[in-house]
Amino acid sequence: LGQFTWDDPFRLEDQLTEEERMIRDSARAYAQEKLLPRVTAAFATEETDPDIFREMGEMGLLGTTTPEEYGGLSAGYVTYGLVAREVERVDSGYRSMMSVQSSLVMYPIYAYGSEEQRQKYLPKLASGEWIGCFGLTEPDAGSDPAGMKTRAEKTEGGYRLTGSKMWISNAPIADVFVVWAKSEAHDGKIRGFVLEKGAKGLSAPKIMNKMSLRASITGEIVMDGVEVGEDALLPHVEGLKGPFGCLNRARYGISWGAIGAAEACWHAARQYGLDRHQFKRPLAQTQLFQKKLADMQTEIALGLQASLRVGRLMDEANAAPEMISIVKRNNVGKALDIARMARDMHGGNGISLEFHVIRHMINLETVNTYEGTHDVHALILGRAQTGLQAFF
Ligand code: TGC
Ligand code: FAD
Repeated sequence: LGQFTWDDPFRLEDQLTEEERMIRDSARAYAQEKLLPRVTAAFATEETDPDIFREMGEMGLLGTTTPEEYGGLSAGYVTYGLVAREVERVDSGYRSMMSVQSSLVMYPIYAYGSEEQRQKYLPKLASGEWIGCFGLTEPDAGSDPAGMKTRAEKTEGGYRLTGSKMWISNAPIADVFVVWAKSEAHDGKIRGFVLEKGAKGLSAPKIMNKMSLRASITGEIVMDGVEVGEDALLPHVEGLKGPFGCLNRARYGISWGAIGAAEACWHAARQYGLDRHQFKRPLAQTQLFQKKLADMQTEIALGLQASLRVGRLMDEANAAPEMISIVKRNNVGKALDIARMARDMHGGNGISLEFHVIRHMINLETVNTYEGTHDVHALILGRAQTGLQAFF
């Protein structure tokens, strides 16, 4: 008979390569030693430390899948997922900073950019010297990005962009802005543009008073006739498949990350139940407490196996977007349930930032909404199995 390890029921560990374990371990050490000590203050004061990008860059955590010649690690998608899990074990906002930079900024520049764009931007984004953001969502176009109003008009030497983007991670501190706009010169099709901080007419005001993801800065992007050259256009993609190609990767990373947050809540609830006594015995010695721990363990173990499977298929370039919808939707939904349960199991202490669980719980509300809401992914999956479009 095989051995049972309570915190790794299906022995995920045995299914990883030596290299995957090594990178995972260094991401875990960085996250626990450098990020965990500062997260409570960052969340409480709603402040993002831009140095975190530099630190992550030094650790090789940005551009995990980007080829080494552009400053990345040339590692696979399972490695990327394992890193997301370790960073989000500390805070979803920190994982957000990392996944936007890697999947939503570096990936499109690599996959859709010219050689000049790759060389100009990727090494500095990989090192964290430059910070990137990704502008798809608008005030009136969230779940339905095809409804975007941002326009690129043709000028003599390039384009003039006008419009606004909403809820953009990293935007107020970004140096590089990947934005999506309907381009008049391309029959109104959606095209990607790379804008740089300081361009005339470009601003990125911070969105204040977020009650979730407070350690990760979020802003608008306002483009008031921003003029750029022809070299700002991402030449190799058009249509919504451009931004969705990036979202596939970020959503997949989120499926691992959310489980990291769930594991942090589960482990905290278990330890709390072992330490805290009521009615003359540990809380962990009650049937209800143990049932909750069993539910957490089960959902986490299943979620990790599913993400690992999708990651292996991504590494073979053989994963379908619907698979990613399943793991993004289910892992985040389960993580949110687990965080709420862990908050409850901590009693009154559960509402204090000192015990971390309420921060994870509040953060996961955002994670459940961004990159396709829980219900939008249900509609993607409903369409895939019925052939019927239920969005409109
Ligand atoms: P639809 O007709 O389904 O597709 C339009 C075109 O796009 C292609 N496509 C995909 N390509 C690659 N991967 C995918 N996952 C794709 N999904 C669709 C499709 O083949 C088609 O191509 P073509 O060549 O035929 O034109 O489009 P629709 O308008 O009906 O879309 C519906 C829906 C709901 C599926 C979609 O719009 C959607 O997923 N909405 C959610 C929006 C979203 O996820 N926004 C995320 C914003 S970024 C963000 O939240 C970052 S937070 C990050 C952080 O801080 O960590
Ligand atoms: P809506 O689309 O208005 O949805 C509202 C509700 O209606 C949801 O419950 C949704 O499920 C439901 N709904 C929508 N359509 C349907 C339908 N057809 N049928 C049934 N129900 C439906 N975007 C970026 O581009 N870049 C970023 O970096 C970024 N970072 C973010 C960071 C944070 C902190 C947050 C909160 C958001 C971020 N987003 C970003 C935006 C995010 O992707 C959107 O919030 C998300 O896609 C949902 O869009 P919406 O907020 O407009 O909600």
